[in-house]
Amino acid sequence: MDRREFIKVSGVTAAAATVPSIFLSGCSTQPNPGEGEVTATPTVCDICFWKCAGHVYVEDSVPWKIIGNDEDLHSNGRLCTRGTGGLGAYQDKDRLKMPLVRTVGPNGQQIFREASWDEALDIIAKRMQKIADEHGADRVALLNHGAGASHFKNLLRGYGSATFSAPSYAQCRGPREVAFQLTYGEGVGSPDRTDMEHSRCIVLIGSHIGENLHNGQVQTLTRALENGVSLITVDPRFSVAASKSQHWLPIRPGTDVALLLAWMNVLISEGLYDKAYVEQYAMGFEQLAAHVRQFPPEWAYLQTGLEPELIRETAREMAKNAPATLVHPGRHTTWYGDDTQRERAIAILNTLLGSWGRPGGFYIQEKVKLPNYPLPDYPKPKSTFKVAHGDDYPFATQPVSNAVIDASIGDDAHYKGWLVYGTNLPMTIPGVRPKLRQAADSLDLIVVIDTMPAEVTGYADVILPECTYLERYDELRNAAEREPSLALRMPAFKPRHDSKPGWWIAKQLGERLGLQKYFPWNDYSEVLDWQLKQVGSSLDEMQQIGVKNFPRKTPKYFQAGEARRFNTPSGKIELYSQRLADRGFDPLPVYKRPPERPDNYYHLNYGRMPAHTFSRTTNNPLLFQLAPENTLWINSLVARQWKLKTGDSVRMQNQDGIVSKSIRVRVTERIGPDSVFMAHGFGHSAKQLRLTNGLGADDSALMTNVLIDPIMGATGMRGNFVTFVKNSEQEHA
Ligand SMILES: Nc1nc2c(c(=O)[nH]1)N[C@H]1C(S)=C(S)[C@@H](COP(=O)(O)OP(=O)(O)OC[C@H]3O[C@@H](n4cnc5c(=O)[nH]c(N)nc54)[C@H](O)[C@@H]3O)O[C@H]1N2
Ligand SMILES: Nc1nc2c(c(=O)[nH]1)N[C@H]1C(S)=C(S)[C@@H](COP(=O)(O)OP(=O)(O)OC[C@H]3O[C@@H](n4cnc5c(=O)[nH]c(N)nc54)[C@H](O)[C@@H]3O)O[C@H]1N2
Ligand code: SF4
Ligand SMILES: [Mo]
Repeated sequence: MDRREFIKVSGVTAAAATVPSIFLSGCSTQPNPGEGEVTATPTVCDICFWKCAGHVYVEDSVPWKIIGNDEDLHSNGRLCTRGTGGLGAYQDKDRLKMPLVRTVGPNGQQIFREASWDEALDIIAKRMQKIADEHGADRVALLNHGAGASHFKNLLRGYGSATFSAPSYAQCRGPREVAFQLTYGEGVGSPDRTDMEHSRCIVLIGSHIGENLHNGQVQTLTRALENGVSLITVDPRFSVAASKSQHWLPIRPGTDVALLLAWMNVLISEGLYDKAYVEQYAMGFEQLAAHVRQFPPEWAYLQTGLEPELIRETAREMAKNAPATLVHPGRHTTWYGDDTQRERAIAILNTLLGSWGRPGGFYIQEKVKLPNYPLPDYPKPKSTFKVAHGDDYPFATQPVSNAVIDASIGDDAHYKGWLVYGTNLPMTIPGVRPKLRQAADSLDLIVVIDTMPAEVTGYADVILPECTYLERYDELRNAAEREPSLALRMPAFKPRHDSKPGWWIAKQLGERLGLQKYFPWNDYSEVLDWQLKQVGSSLDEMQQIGVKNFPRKTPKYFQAGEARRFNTPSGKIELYSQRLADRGFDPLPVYKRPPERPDNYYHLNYGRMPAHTFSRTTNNPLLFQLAPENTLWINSLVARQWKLKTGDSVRMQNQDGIVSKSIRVRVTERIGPDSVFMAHGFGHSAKQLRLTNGLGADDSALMTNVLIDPIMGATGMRGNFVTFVKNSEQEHA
């Protein structure tokens, strides 16, 4: 894109044409600007998937800073640490620079060689055509994460496939979405429709907001705390959220369903639930009441280790503040393989509190009715993703990535080709490494579209370097939220090296496959302009403002006493699920004991750290400075037993004998003596990631016991245990 299209600060602020540098200083990641001309270009952050809108400030072509857009509800004008460090993604010296093609080197070993775009795209198109001719176009799957994948979905739909699998489903919020759909007829969505800013009581079950830095959510929780919200945190670890709580419930790992059943028992037996709400909107209350009668707090105490009085007291606290009580549904919900049922229990508990559709509970989302750019109809794929699932996972609404991978192994495998966009499979899907190697042997084509030489690129036949989000247009952000809004991502810089935007790559492949009719434009900006004009805006306008908020057309909450039909078979909130019963699953949540911890082993607990997003930012030079490696949290009793101290380096060995990379110890009381804790995303093995390679350990390498949710296929990651292998002198002593 031509830099002349950049928006001057004057355009953004409607002030003078050039802004004296002094007014723009502060929170810069670069030296403060001199006297040059400063431009501000709208963007939508892609460092995580909260999608905050901001502006990229550039002085005379030199990147300066990214800050939030004040008009944006996702960020309220403030980006998180990671978003502020987004310039590091652009500046990273280790970025992919040109297309790479797998070939055989002089000594017979496989190597990647550099290729021109024309050559790389020709190779891919030829092999995709061959797969379509010999097997059918439905045999190519897209494994993807992130907004830029939309261009490749368009390509594959035109080609004749509809298997698009994202780790945000079976490795993240799939169980939650399925459980809420079963209960309320709709999911929680993203951004999560939690109305925390109006809550009087918030219950966090695992959700470690504060370390989990989803921006708008951290801000609304902070406002709730300022307003004196009663915060109850259930977490075996003393998380940041736990430290802000009235009640911290250090639950025995994996026993949350027992606690949830006991809470329901108290609400019902003490008559504290919202009778009018349940009467009007829900079905199955009698069955629920009979079911939870068996599970008083005294029973739950034996499972969870939480005192019965604490369970009663917190249940009463929730009831006292209802319906402005939010039992947060969490987000990364793939824990113990009974995840849909745990999330069902959370959904049902919220019904008893009357919080769904009520202020302080869950609001009703609304998005902009934005027409799609007119394209010819897509062909009907010969098969759907259900092929990958066989008879399993009847309630999966999206393809389960691990099942797609299984269905790509062997000569008679269904899938013959993969496009992998923006997902680092070896570190993302637990226990997947051996399967990836097998799939790589079976598949006729693996294309990886990435910005970095991440681990996943090692499996590719062809690697295509995408430019970063700061160098491209993508589809408009149109998230269902409190207020409908649109936000624009556009290039703030020309793509570095020989990298290209996703839309360009997809269009080039489309043209080579005779699918140009699905790309009837020269530049993706034409699509955006057309769409924006349908809703009374334009690309011009959005380049000035970045975010446009639209008025709501429907109420944000249920109206008092209002009749409602839910999108479930009964038209009611389904406390009792006949649909689950019909498929042989428990119609009401049932507690299952988590796997037993072997002697001298510890639960492998993991989560987020504020400075990083998964494995995608650990090599980002700006964020690297903040947190170069992860540490292993160990309780002081355990440390004493193993003669470990803070700063020591250890390796872990899991229940299946897998040994981790070295990681430094952090001795702390914030984790109990039955567990260890580490942040996900470190322990890279890709040598080309020169900053991060060799630092910290990777939790996913230790996750060989994968607890699959039979309802929808999610990969529970928390059934793994580790013991210590000490490094250095200690080991030899
Ligand atoms: N900084 C940063 N923020 C992020 C992300 C990131 O990469 N970096 N990623 C984003 C994404 S995609 C997601 S899905 C979210 C994930 O964020 P969350 O949904 O908050 O993640 P969880 O895995 O549910 O929560 C981890 C917490 O669960 C606790 N825990 C472990 N075992 C148990 C248990 O048995 N019971 C209970 N009650 N708690 C337990 C852990 O101690 C830890 O505090 O974070 C988002 N925010
Ligand atoms: N062990 C373990 N596994 C987990 C989790 C965990 O906590 N522990 N968390 C789970 C959760 S909640 C989620 S949501 C998933 C996340 O799973 P992923 O999204 O796969 O996570 P990342 O490891 O960040 O991999 C992102 C990849 O996208 C590339 N990338 C970054 N920006 C761009 C871009 O602009 N264009 C393209 N084409 N590529 C880009 C990065 O270089 C990297 O290779 O992981 C899940 N898996
Ligand atoms: S929460 Fe942070 S990393 Fe995620 S989109 Fe917003 S600013 Fe970017
Ligand atoms: Mo996630």
